[in-house]
Amino acid sequence: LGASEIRLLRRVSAQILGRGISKFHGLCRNDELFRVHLSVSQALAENRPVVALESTIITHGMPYPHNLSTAKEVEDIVRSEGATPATIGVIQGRIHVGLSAEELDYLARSKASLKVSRRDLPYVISKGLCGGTTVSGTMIAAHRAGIPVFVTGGTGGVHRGGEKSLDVSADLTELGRTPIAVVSAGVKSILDIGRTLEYLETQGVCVATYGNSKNFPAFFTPQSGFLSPYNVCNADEAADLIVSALSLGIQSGLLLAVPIPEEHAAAGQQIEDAIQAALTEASAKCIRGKDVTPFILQKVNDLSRGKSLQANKALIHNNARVGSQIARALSERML
Ligand code: PSU
Ligand code: MN
Repeated sequence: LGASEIRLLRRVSAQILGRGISKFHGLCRNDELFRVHLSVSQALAENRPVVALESTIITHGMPYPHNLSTAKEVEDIVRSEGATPATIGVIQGRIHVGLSAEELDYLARSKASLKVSRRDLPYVISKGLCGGTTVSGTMIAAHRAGIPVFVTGGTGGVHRGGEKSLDVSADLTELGRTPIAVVSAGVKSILDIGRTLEYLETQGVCVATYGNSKNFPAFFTPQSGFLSPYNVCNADEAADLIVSALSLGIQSGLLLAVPIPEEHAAAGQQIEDAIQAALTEASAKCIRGKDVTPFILQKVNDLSRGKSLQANKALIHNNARVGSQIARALSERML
């Protein structure tokens, strides 16, 4: 058989095999574009909780080997909380929903991976490339697979000076058009948090702080000085919010902002100072576009002598716990 016949056969057989899965949630199927890991498709078919996880944090957000160990730790936390992890990334032009240990390792080591948001998906797929999906890229895949809860560290936002440069993360427009609940530690102060919240309102994104206050967290610190419009006190309230959004059928997403635990917020001010220095350097070096976020993350980590990396890991672990509990509460309501 020639290459095109093999592709056709693969597609047809994958569609037949995938039929059992799509019967349950209608959307995902294994074909040449998508590969849903068996652990994920089985959990979805049985209505067990699944948590989607992004991979830009692996390919561009943390240095090797911290990226790999953190990705594994996060998956283990999700499992220990009784949910199934679905780390999403692009491998050789195929969107993987749920990665094997080997695939996770491959992405963590690969230097050629692209940072893949909505706009990058057609290109990586057509060229058969690898990539770490951002919040926006991951939301698209999670939605196709029928996974309503997605855990990340921090989302993108409106960059400082964004009112002039128009550098507004595609994460925000994605939240406006894709019905996924994103659990994050808020938005980094490398961004313009006030404008980010305004933009989320414009996009129709329901934002709620997780916990007893409405303080909107700034990633490394529990308070940004801005308020979320709402707060949810626990996983049950968060699940109720998601159920309401899904039953309304509005296509916009939810942003659940989980403050960093107090014991890890101590280095917050030192990290804030590092952020200021990194922003100045980025602007002096004319860093632009999709390179801005990775550049600043790397600089902040150097300047804070690893403290930001440590805090970053701690808050992602915490988000994974909270997100898994929300996914569990949600799956109870879906039975
Ligand atoms: N913030 C972080 N770590 C990250 C990112 C954001 O603290 O790794 C990644 C996420 O994948 C997010 C993306 O979706 O950066 C946003 O990039 P941009 O600002 O180019 O939209
Ligand atoms: Mn940007």
